[in-house]
Amino acid sequence: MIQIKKEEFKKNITDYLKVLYRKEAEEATQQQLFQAVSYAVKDIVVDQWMATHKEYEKQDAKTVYYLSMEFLMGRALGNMIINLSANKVIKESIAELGLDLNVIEDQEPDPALGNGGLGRLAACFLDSLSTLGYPAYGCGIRYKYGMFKQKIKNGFQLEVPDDWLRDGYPFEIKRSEYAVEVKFGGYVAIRKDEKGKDRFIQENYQSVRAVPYDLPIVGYNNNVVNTLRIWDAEAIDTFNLDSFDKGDYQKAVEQQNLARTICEVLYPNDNHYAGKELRLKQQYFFVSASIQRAVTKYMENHDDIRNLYEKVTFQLNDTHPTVTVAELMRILMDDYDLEWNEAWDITTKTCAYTNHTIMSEALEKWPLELFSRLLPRIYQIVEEINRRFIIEIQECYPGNYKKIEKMAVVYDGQVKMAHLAIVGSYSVNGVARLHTEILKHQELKDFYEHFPEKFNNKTNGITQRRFLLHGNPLLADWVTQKIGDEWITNLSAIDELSIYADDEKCQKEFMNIKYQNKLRLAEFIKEKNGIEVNPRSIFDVQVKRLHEYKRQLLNILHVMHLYNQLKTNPGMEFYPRTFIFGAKASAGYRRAKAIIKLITSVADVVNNDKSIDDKIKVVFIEDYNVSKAEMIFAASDVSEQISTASKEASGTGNMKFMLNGALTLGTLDGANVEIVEEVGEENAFIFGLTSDEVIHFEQNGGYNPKEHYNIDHDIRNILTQLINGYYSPENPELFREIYNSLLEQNGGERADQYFILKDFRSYEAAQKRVEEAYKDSTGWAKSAILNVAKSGKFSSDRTIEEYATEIWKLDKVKVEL
Ligand code: DL6
Repeated sequence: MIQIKKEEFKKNITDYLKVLYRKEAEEATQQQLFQAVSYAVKDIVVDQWMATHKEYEKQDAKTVYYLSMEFLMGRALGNMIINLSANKVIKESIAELGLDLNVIEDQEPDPALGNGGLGRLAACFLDSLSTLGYPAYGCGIRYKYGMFKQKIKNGFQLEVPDDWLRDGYPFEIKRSEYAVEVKFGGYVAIRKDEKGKDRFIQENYQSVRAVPYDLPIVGYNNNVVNTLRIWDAEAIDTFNLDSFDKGDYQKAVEQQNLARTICEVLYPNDNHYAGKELRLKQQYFFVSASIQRAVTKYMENHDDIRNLYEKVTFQLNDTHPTVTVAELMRILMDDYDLEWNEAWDITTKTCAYTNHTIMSEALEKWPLELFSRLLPRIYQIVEEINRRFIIEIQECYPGNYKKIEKMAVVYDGQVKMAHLAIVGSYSVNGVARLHTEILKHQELKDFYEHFPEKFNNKTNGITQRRFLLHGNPLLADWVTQKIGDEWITNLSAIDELSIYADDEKCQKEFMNIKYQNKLRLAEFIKEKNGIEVNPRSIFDVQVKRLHEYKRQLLNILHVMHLYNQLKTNPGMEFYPRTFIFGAKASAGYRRAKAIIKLITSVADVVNNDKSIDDKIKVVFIEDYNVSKAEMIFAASDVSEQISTASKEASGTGNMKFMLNGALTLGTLDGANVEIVEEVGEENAFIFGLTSDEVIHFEQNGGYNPKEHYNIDHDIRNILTQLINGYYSPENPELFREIYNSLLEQNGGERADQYFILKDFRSYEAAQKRVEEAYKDSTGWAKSAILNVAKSGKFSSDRTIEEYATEIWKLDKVKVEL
């Protein structure tokens, strides 16, 4: 464990204040203090970082490159301090300077280089890779603007740019020495080299300089520091003299523009493919830069490129980095002179692919026109991969043209990225058992039949160090006091808590901690929303991206129904409930934005209706992000995981709630299935159609929601309230689109395609069970403790252990200082 000397550390902080800002601690702003403290912490980390890389080199360790368009890191300072096990000494040092660590931590921008689950998973994986001592690089993009900040104005979402780099990000280090060129456009000429061999040369292209910035990823208490490498684009030469000389001024300016735009902004789409040219540029940009650098690094210490796969593995986080397959082929053939078969053999032993969704609208398919124009050499290689693969299919299934239609990489004028990823990888994994089964037997059935050995499951996980140790210090201390601290690095040890689930004293202690956390959240809500919530009410929480399949609409329709019941029957027995939502909608996702407006409108009516005696409160937390998430999970009683079964590949919020002792109210979807398996169905509230039933309906043209509308008075009542101005008197038509989506077919879209009305009554019944269960405070405390105790499986340490041993074949490295 690293020893931090207080006096030295304090001096470092004051020195940084002087060097960076010419200030003493008393005159510095909180932001300047944050910067100075961060630099002082980085000083400690850098020694470990250098030692780690020396050790990797010494051992010639195999490395995983986790290629991802998104890393939703959240704040780094607090997490680093925790992982350095230096919380106490750093807090004290800071206090001795008259400062408050919490206030300083709050100054950090929340680096949000991701949308939701996929990007946050990548961040958890990096934490686990370092903690377990596996050599790894995260490779991504240094977006100038990350996920937008959400403002709620008059109940509507507004998007505000997230200028996270405005004050400078203290933890990054620019590594200009590793810059590489990335080429776009032009054409491919075949030229003879000096030995008379044909060479494929990209000519008349535009290019940018990809410059890496490295961020340290500190392992827990083990001296290991891996690297998150994010690439920025710069113009190749500020003004390309060569172009000037030839009078090609236009091209020089275009190159500059290209460099300016590539890393400008993260596409704010979750589970949705928008098909934008700039997005493909971003993909190729960071993939080419990462692969070029990885291959060069490998060749610095090895002399035979053909053994690359023994030391390097590229994990493709969804299809977004799938051009990796073709880029590696290009480098092996064009730069290292390998023949196709040899290059293909190496590529398919080096690349592995994770599928994160079956939502058809998320599947990436690039039009050939765009793909070939932007990436002409890569396109040639993809065409050849496709040509050879089709021959292979024809040999296997002679005369079966359906197979080609379903499996080709290039078909109908499109490059199908998932097919390219599967064909070019040695491993294809889903992210929860149910999801992997659906991939194998439904979505990717033909591929599974053809390459059964490639398919495997890796159920997602989360890091307990951020989501319990950092996010919920009261509970973390309690757990440690009961069972010791092994859980911090081995979450399965938390099962030892089970013996306390029936202990009355422990139940009280546990519920008191939950209450303290609810108080903290209630204060936050009071400050930000101006809403007074009762910390003794049930905190029923749905926080995640806004997407129709996640069914925030089902939740709010049910709130509307409860409110109607209370209005008609004020004396009815009702346990007070606070419904908390937090969700960002993609900027262009109209219906999702309408659902946010519906939630805020219902909140306005319900919260201000004195006649219901504060029995229901509805809160929409603005700008839901990783830091807020940590506080919210800690304070939740009920975890709403209510996606239409089969649609949520895994979910990871569900695991974070469980770890913090919230009970799942959910469908049998994604990892909910495994959560319930671990904790027992009696400690969760399960409802709704199963995935088999949903898939069956879908394969048979859906169902008729009008049946429910016609026969169910309550459903008809709430739907009518959507269009009679009950919640939007200023504009009764405001929610017409939502209403229509539930009842009317629209083009290719089925009425109520996410089965909201079909599941409504079953959801209502589950909600009633929640209320009954909560009234029995002993029973609830027992279930909540058991949820914590049974969360061991859902550590990202377990997930990474499985990836490392079963897919990547990595060895652990120990770092001594
Ligand atoms: O695997 C991480 C995460 C899952 O937990 C979610 O269930 C899933 O929806 C999400 N998938 C995506 C798909 N990507 N795109 N675009 O974000 O992955």
